[in-house]
Amino acid sequence: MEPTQTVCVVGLGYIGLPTAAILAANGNEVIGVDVNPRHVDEINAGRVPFIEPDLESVVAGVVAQGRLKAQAEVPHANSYIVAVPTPFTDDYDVDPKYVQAAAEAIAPQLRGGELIILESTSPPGLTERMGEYILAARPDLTGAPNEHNSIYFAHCPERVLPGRIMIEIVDNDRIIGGVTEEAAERARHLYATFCKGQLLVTDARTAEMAKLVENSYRDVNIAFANELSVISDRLGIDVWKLIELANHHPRVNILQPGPGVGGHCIAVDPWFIVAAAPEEAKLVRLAREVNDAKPDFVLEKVMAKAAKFREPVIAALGIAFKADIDDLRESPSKAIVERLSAEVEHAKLLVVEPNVEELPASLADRPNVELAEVREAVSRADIVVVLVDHHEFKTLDREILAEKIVVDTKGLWR
Ligand code: SAJ
Repeated sequence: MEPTQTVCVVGLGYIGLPTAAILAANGNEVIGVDVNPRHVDEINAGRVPFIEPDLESVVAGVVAQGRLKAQAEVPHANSYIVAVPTPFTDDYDVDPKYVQAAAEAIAPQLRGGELIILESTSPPGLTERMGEYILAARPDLTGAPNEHNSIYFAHCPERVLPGRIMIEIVDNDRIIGGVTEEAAERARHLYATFCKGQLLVTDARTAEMAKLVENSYRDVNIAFANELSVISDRLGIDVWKLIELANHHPRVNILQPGPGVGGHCIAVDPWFIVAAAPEEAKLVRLAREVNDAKPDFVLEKVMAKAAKFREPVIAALGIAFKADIDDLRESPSKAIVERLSAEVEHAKLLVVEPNVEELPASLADRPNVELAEVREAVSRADIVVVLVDHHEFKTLDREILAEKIVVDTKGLWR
């Protein structure tokens, strides 16, 4: 099969690498660019520098076939996909520095006629801004369609669920938002090379907002579950049973409470809506506040139990932001463990995280914290705190819990 397009993917992280791999597996010639030389080397050796089911076999295959290669410099390509972080500033607006850096690295390579897609989560207007960065660096090019020196800008937000990326990247419907109709059409053509879901064409701003709204919808619903868990605690009701019963109603589907909301998406994206419409986004803001307050509630619970011991040993099960992944970004579980280690200095903290080989820097140098295996940690502990529902914890032999004080934020051992 002849390559249909040369595609350059800028940013080979949790989204960029699967996107590069799946494009390459579907007939495109792909060059991935990353600032981290270790990632570049790993990928060129056919390996994946993070955990994601089924990704490594695809990467190994396309690298071996010569369809994907990684490098530090941005090359010329027919299409570019920008998948870099979009963090927020102290006042919750987007910090566009990585998008700007990507745009400035792409600009010198352009010849006219290229398509540039922003996949990173963006507040309304960031795709247009990316276009402005590029055209400011290259005033010889124009964003107007169908001229020989046109550049086409689009926003195609990713919607894949970490842990299921290789399935969802192909099967999910995809929103294609063009800054112009021509840009949308070109982007649709590119995504059609691998996406089996519907390709839903709209303008760039609506596409940007759709992504934020999807994650905010989830945040609001998780906030409801978290609030119910706090109310139930006050009333002496088992929240898991409560939700299970309520969900028997044909039009009720309450989500699950937990230690808070983590990851780089649901815990972040709603703030972009708040920043864009601060007066109007009341519920969106409140949901964020409710979910962000949940770790404090868990911390207080554990501290109250720990106060009964002179030198408590606490097993903290999980610091990833959700089950069966190694991603610690915005993890409420990690934040709880960090605060416990600082605030209960007389406690010994045995941290169990089967998906990492060493503790993150924020915990590694704490004298009262050590990384432990699950059975060992639980048998040594006075207090067991379940923070993530990793499969290793679900199947734990209940007998070793018999004498333990358990704080179970995920309803794992009911
Ligand atoms: N969580 C709960 N209770 C629940 C469900 C989730 O507390 O009932 C927590 C999780 O433990 C985790 C957080 O919410 O801390 C987010 O987990 P998640 O699995 O719901 O979502 P993410 O952040 O891994 O991925 C989300 C997805 N968005 C939606 O489901 C609307 C994914 O499709 C997006 O592509 C991704 O954000 C993204 O990149 O934006």
